[in-house]
Amino acid sequence: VVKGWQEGPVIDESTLKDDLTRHFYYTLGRDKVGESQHYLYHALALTIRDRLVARCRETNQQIKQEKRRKTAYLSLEFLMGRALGNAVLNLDLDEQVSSALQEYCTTIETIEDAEHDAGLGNGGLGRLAACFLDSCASLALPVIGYGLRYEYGMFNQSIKDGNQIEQPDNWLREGHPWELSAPEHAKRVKFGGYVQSYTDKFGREHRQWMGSQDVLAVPYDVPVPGYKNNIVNTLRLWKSEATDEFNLTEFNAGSYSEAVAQKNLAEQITMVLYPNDSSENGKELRLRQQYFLSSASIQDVVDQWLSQHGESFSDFADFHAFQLNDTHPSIAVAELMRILIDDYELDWNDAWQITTKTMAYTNHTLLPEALEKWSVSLFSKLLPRILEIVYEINARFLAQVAQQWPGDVEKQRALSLIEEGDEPQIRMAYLAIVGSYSVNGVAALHTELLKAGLFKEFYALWPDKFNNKTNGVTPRRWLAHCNPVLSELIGEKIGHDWVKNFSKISDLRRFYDDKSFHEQWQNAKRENKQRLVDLVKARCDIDFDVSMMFDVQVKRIHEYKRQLLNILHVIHLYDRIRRGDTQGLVPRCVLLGGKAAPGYYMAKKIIKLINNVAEVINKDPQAAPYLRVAFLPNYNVTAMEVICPATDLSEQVSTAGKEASGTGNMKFMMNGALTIGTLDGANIEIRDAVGADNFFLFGAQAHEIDDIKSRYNPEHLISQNSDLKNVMQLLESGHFNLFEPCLFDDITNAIKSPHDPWLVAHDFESYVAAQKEVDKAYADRTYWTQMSILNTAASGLFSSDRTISQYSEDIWHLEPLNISETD
Ligand code: 26W
Repeated sequence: VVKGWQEGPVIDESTLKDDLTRHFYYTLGRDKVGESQHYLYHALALTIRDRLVARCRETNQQIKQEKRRKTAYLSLEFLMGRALGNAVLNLDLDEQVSSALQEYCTTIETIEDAEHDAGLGNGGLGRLAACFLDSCASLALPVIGYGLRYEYGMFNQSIKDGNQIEQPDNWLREGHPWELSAPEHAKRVKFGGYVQSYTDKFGREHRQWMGSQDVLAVPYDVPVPGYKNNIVNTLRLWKSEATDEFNLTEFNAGSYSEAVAQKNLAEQITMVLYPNDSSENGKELRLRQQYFLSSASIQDVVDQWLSQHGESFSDFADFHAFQLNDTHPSIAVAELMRILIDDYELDWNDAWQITTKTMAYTNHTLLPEALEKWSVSLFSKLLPRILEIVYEINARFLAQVAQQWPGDVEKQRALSLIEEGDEPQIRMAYLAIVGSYSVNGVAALHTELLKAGLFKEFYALWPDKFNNKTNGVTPRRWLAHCNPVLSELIGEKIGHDWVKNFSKISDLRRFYDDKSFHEQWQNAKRENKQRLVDLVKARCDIDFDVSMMFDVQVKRIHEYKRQLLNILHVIHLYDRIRRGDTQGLVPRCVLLGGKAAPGYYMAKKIIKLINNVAEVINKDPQAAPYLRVAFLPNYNVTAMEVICPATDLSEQVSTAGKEASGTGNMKFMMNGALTIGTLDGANIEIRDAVGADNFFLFGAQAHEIDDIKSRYNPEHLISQNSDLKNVMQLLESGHFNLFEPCLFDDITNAIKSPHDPWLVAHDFESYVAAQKEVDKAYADRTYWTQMSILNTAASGLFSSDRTISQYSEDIWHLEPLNISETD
């Protein structure tokens, strides 16, 4: 330990102003603020990072010294968004920062805008991982996140002529002040080569992975501060680099170009995040990413174990849990086996005991196209030793299946980790289930559907493995930080303890009938709506109006999420306006946003349709008093921080049984939006919590879907429903594509198809009816305000603190660290 540091952090809290100045003048070498606030942002980030680093060291020391049991959260995605505002909130530095920035004649809000989002995730799954890290640190739980440091995160989306354009997200270009690299802890990850047998001096047979081309995994640590508890956990992101031998061997062979090419191959691994959510495409580079993360992270945990506990693994499982965020890192099951057996000479049964006592798997989707399978031939080329281990796991597992269902060969075929066929495939979800002691879904319905459908045989084999952990979101980012006006008001009424203890939010119910509180609540919403008005004006050049209802659907574009149903309703409202049928119509601003996977044809068509419909409606003066429509480009975490506080109506309209949970639904609810939704995912639990009277329900239920599909006749439904007929006529007459004939044929044909899996035409009628109820309710300001208050008050369940407490209680069995609170 460096002399003078034994006592821990020497950061004097009163010197934030001096530190800022020092970083600005000396670390960065600036003397003028200039036009761009970038350097000031950077200096402030470094100032705050100093305070995080000090606490991070103390947190890690405690974990080590007290030999704490800990969890490694393995995820290919962490959608962190911005870090500055979150750190200022969690370290309680608001006042100090504001006063320091006064010297530079600026505010924290202005400086925050200079930060680029860390967009290392696609959507729900990646943002969930980020909320979980915040909750783990805030609950003082020893959890370390492991992920990849992609050079390019989620692409930037712009809209040209109504179409999505993807541009690379070079988020590291201006530097990333929140990370610290630790090259001394780099790991080697093997790819390629072959497997050889050898016999040791005791006559025992071993398998050895030889001739591999190794890639270096260099860790970059990002601090994760807990809320006012002085805990700072770590998110460790791996960057791929070429090993030194690459250069040596290839240079010696005189093949300079080959050496450089090999180096590129190594560095490609963490170059870019795959922008698909919910359909896997079997790319070799993606498998490389998955193994790279799994191997580096497990080596890291094992190396720390060795240095603290020596070479015996007998109680390794008492000190570790690995949580697999979907199947993406599920190869970790085989990798832990490989390390224990090949590197530390454990026998199979001991290694399997350890593995199946430490691995836990979370499933995030039921969509068949999202279930990962990797071809055996790709595995054998890239990861030959891992393939052998998967085969052995499978052989032993199938013996168990044969015992449970004697003579049932079909069962064995159905449950095998290897799917037979022309191109045999490894079923990664099955590997994850067989190798884990816990398998969980992310909302009550989702978990039930897993047990009754996708994984039913596994459920029959191991009922105790299966459990539900309904998702949640962090109330720090998704209320305290993003909605300061409402947070202040809530604090005045019930105190500020809710930020830490979110079940307290239910105390708001007491103000349900308080007229002056209603007014304050409405004023807060209006102020937040103005912020969104400004954003929509700046990004879309469309005029929203705070006096209108804000109706919002933002999420990845996918057919099952049914942005199409939403836009059909918009067209219906437009049709009513044109017919002069405006009786009872509440003026609305409809906002949609979200990215389409670059290869997802229908999702891109839907974006184009939304934009064309918006253009026609927005330039029609007859519509202007009633209806405005915008598609917000480049929806991301930071945009949501402006959107959810401003929303009146939250659209959660997926086909029942398809949305595993949803988490946007929770962010809107916390901020006082009402939900219009189907009985899907966590919507069901949201409705139960707030009461059926305070939720706008519509649509087919999950258990009815099969029956409806078996006799589905959308053309008949269209002919019977004049609203839908009019909407289809507008679409098919080319009203929204005057100069682009046939543009939306694929969309209208999909709606009319008896095989439409999303049942858009079926749910249209009940959706429109529910929207009418929305109008009625909104027209009564007091009634709506009461429902809004009740939604926030009932959102206590949907804090990720609750979710993480349950993970810890039921799966991880962690003890909270000792904390020194600052509040
Ligand atoms: C292999 C391609 C791929 C990539 C990502 C397949 C599947 C995914 C994710 C599982 C998609 C995802 O983000 N799922 C969402 O997870 C959220 C957090 O649990 C849920 O709230 C959403 O309902 C679910 O769609």
